[in-house]
Amino acid sequence: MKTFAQFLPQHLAQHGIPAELGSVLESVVSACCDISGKVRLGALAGVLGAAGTGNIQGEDQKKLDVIANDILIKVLKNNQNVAGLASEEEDTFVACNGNGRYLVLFDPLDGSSNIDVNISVGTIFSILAKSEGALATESFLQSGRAQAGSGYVLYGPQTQLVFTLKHGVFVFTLDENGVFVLTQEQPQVPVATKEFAINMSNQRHWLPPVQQYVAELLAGETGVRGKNYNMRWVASMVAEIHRILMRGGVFMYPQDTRDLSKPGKLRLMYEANPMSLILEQAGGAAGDAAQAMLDIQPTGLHQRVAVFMGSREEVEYVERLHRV
Ligand code: AHM
Ligand code: MG
Repeated sequence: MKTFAQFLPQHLAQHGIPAELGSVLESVVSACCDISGKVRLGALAGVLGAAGTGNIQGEDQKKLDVIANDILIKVLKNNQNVAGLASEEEDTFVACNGNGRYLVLFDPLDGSSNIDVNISVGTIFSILAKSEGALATESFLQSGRAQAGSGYVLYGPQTQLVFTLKHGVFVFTLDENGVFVLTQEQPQVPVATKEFAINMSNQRHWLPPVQQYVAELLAGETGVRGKNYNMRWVASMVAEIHRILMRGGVFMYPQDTRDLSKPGKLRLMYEANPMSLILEQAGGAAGDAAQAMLDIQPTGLHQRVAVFMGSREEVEYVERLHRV
């Protein structure tokens, strides 16, 4: 059994990945170990409930949102290779170290609505190389394709780390001593699936292509798809994407008619791009129904995007429905 500490230097050497990038990943992972400790204790550590504050997107913050954010910022600021960071919970980017070559973007605790009811939550992260010149918001506005790596830590029945440095996807499980141990190499998302994930309560607001797509799935073997589908909705993207990585499926958070100025609920830089890189590296697909997620040129740090990701056959099918 290989630990993360044993695996990482070998992986870097095998693929000629810079040691500085490995060290940034190590920092993220060590922060997530701390966050896992807080999540596990819940009420015993007094970390449940609302923080009484809001983030820039007008969302109420939970205590654990703030704690996880603070832990990541503290650890990353201490790493000389990190030039700056951007968080779903921060108004603007945070400058870190002048000589750093990397930028880290993260959603410190995704799935906040699940924290107080003991359902899986997770940390999502994306690592970018910093271009030359002064650090500015524009430094972060790189397409998902440009990511140097990405991943997530799922705080579920097991705490699991899943990451890619663009040479495949690796899955680690936190053991009883707080050490991440490699438990799966290169999982592949099945091309076809019979499982979908969408918040059905928004159905009446969906645009016609999504209405049609989900109606076809619900029709099962009596409809044009000719097979029965199952549905899951955890309301934690990390849990959802992990399930899809393990056994296939399609995850959707589409734009809807309530506010057409908002392309969707989820954020391109902190949620959609890092998860899309993981899924693409594992043979899956991801897009906003118009183009591949990783090809979108970002225009803002907190930009939202419509999300369709998972098993290739379904993502391509729903994209086709948007084209006709
Ligand atoms: P958050 O970053 O505020 O936690 O929101 C993102 C979460 C995702 O994890 C999940 O897929 C989605 O929001 C759930 O939305 P809904 O509450 O509409 O079911
Ligand atoms: Mg989130």
